[in-house]
Amino acid sequence: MSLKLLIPDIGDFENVEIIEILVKKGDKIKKNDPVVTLESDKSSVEVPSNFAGTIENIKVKIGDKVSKGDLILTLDSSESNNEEKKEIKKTNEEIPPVTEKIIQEAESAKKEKAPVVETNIKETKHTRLVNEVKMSSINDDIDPAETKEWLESLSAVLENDGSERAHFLIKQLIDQSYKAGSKIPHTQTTPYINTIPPDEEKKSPGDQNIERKIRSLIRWNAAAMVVRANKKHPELGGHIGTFASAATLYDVGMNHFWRAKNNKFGGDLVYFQGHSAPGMYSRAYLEGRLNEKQLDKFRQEVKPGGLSSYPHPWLMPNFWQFPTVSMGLGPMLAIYQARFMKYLINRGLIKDEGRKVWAFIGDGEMDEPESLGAIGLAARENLDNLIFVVNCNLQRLDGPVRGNGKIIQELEGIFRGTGWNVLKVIWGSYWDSLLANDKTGHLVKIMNETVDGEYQAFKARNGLYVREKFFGKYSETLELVSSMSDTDIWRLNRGGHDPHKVYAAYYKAVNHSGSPTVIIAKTIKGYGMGKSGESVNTTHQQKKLDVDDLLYYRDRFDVPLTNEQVKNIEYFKPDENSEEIKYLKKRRLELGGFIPERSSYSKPIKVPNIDIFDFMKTSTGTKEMSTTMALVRMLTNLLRDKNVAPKLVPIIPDEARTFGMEGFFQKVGIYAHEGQKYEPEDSAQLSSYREEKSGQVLEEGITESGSMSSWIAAGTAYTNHDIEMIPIYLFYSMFGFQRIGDFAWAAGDSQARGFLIGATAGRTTLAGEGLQHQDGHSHLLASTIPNCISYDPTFHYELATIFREGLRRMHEKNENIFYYITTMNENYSHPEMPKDCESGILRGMYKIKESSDSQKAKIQLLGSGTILREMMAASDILKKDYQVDSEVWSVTSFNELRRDGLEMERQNLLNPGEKNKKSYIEECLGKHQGPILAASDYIRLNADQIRPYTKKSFYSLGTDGYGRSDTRKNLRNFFEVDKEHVVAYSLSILANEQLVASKHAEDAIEKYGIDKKKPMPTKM
Ligand SMILES: Cc1ncc(C[n+]2csc(CCOP(=O)(O)OP(=O)(O)O)c2C)c(N)n1
Ligand SMILES: [Mg+2]
Repeated sequence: MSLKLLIPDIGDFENVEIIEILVKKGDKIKKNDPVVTLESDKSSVEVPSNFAGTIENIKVKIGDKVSKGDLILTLDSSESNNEEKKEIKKTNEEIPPVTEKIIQEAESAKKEKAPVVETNIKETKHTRLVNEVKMSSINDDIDPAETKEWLESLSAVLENDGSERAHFLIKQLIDQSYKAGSKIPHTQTTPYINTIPPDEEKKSPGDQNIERKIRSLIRWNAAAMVVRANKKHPELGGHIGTFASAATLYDVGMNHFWRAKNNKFGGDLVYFQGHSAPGMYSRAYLEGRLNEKQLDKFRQEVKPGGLSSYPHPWLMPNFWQFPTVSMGLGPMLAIYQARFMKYLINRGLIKDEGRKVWAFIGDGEMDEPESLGAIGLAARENLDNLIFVVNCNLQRLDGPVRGNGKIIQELEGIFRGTGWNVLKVIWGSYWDSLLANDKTGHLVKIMNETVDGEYQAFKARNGLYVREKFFGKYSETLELVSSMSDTDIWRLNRGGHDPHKVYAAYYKAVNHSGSPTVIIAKTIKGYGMGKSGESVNTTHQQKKLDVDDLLYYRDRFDVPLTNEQVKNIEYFKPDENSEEIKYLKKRRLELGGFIPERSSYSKPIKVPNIDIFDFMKTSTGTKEMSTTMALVRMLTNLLRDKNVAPKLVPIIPDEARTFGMEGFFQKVGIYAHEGQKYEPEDSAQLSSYREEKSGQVLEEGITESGSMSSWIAAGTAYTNHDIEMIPIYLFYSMFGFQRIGDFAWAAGDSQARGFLIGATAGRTTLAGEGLQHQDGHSHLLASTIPNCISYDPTFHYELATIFREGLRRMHEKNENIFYYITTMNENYSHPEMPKDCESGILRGMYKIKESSDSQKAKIQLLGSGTILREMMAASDILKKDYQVDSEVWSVTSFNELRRDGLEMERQNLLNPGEKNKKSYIEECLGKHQGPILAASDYIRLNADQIRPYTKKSFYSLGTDGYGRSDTRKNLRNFFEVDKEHVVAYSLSILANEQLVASKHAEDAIEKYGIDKKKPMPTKM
């Protein structure tokens, strides 16, 4: 049977051009195979076939303009008919799961007739309220008579004593049931006690005695390395207090939970709190991974072998996996890491091995907006592979985190409200019997009433103080501890220092499903540091311990060192055959290896055959397009390459339509872990909003930092998941580095590979959007990141050359760099690729327009981005109207030119006796006469970067000042980067250099109406 394939609904567009025909007569195609590509002035999109069959006749050709309903081709479906029928039958039989659920719910609702409970309560304001409560719980009521009694009692209280009393009673009931182990009903916070009641605690299988010994040694060596480094060089700094508070939290994980990556398992991913780095080195020392010489090089990294202050994969690429020390990055990166792990699983790219992502966060750090900023996503996406551990030592750098409140309760409320599984680990085991004996509830009452400032002060004092100030608040609690000595009271430990409580919480967390877990653990900052640091406000920066402090620390943790050894601040490592070392290694062996450890076994991606980019080397003729559109076309083509396609991770923060990428929705789908539970409003359209479990596009919503975190997760998948991915994150260029600079820095540190695309770039190119949108400096921000390579291409072939090289360098050759490319939204035609310009494009500049050498005066014009086109037009005017010759250079990257210039200059200075080597800029411009005028759509500093290396008269134009909304023409005039200003300034420069008479410049200034009195745009 012959079938007709028509142009489907393409939204608001009509007369759209066919730019590619992807099939030919006789081809056998499957349903959904793309047959033609359409391109509007904004985007390009492939049209898939509705049927399977053999192509009979193609009724369109490239360049045709088509609209909805036009015939594309006919195809014979007879062969595939049977299969299709089978498929149709199958789909008819299969009721979609969502529908099935709706039917089931409807049926069960019919069957279950709600039992009616008679009441004789008078209808009052309170009884209505009670009735509402009753109705909502009626369906699962197992004892309606009992319910009735309770409700009547409540009603009576409301009538007689008022709502406050009723609230009090309800609260008592909730607290009572909570203490008995019931987690319902849902309230924002629960009492200030552990979430897991003692009888529900899973017992640790570990040998607590040995584990304590190991932990003590790790504590000691961590402190020793900081103190030793500072004894040598007091400027080096370091932290003892953070790890001292968190040692147990880490040790329980290391001994029992964190599974390393090996050839059988992908490994859990642990984001360590930055300031606890000494603890990780210290453990690695006991494990035999680091030696004393290395410990002695803590924070001395300039010579090889030093240890980083904090987790920095760039500096310790075989050790650290995640940079975290800039507060707030770790939590957010961990969330998107967990999400990306699910993405890879749902796309079938990695196996689901039940791996977990753990993130350790300081309680002070939780104040960073980033720390809490993405917790909603974690809950929404049911990231049960994610565990946060918030180390609530109640202090940050200057003082208490919440002196007047309770950080644990505050965080509990926030996380519970978002849907996380919250496990509070507040009190250690020594409190268990006290809490069990708290028959009057006064102990929990004090716990609830005491604020963090007090809790902190208690631990800076002694047992007597705690007796008086804490237990002494009520006679009932004083009585509770009457038989305990002050030492006993002092020993009452906090949950985060109790390995039993920590183990129980971790066990619950790893076995929890359906939502992420946060463990909020109460600890003591500077635990064990005694008077010099324990729980005192100045602990954070304590990096020196005097002999008395050290002796105290040794005794506190029973470290087997003599006084002399302590005075020398010696490290302590037991013999390899000691029970401690054997135990520690055995535990890690059973958990698959060491953590942290960074490695990669990913396979490089073969760069596509060159012809995939060939279409971008020919002229577009009269057809105009933006570089953003050219990029999207290129990506669409890349999605046809079998090696590259599955690895592409397009990431967009709600701007796909702005960039003309809506075609991706249908082509590769939007990732949604639940699939699509609704029929999208635009389902009949070609670019309908298609969400899918295996979708490829990460449509992040309006979160640049979230998108960047996804990009980093994808860009480091080669090490964290042993699979090379190609993330491409497109954003408004102004909302890139400016917004998420710290994440971009962390991306460099993490050695993320991939593309950042600053779309709608350029201060005068993104015309109407105004001050906040128009970017005039992202390239300068990009240039501050050493391994970020950035380009500002003008033409489609430049873009293709740069992109292809990026793919090759990063994903085939595995260089640890990333690319920042700006693309623009100005439509213009693109010329054919000139011969032999590829290397110049990549190095940063090439000559795009020769001079005729027929004129006397000559100038070198260097342009970048869309301003290159102003330069090219100015060059024509200069020649025609003023007989001035020029060479025009397309500068694809001032940043790369500067880097080359810097390096060459340094080489020459270091080799004073040798013949100077030329920078690439000199190589290009050295032989050409005339001063240089360089311009871009960015501030002058962008072009000025190359000034020292040109060794010639150099002038620059740029868009310094606040952007504002207007037309491109007016903006370029305002910022003085239009062709008229280029002409006038060129003539002025030549006059300055005494190469033309100044009257020409004066003429031009007058002719173009340039107002000499206008202030600098920076002042307007
Ligand atoms: C973005 C950022 N701002 C400031 C700092 C400086 N800083 C380092 S540690 C710290 C206090 C951390 O307190 P907390 O998160 O409670 O950690 P802990 O108490 O466990 O050391 C601050 C402000 C930083 N590292 N990063
Ligand atoms: Mg803290």
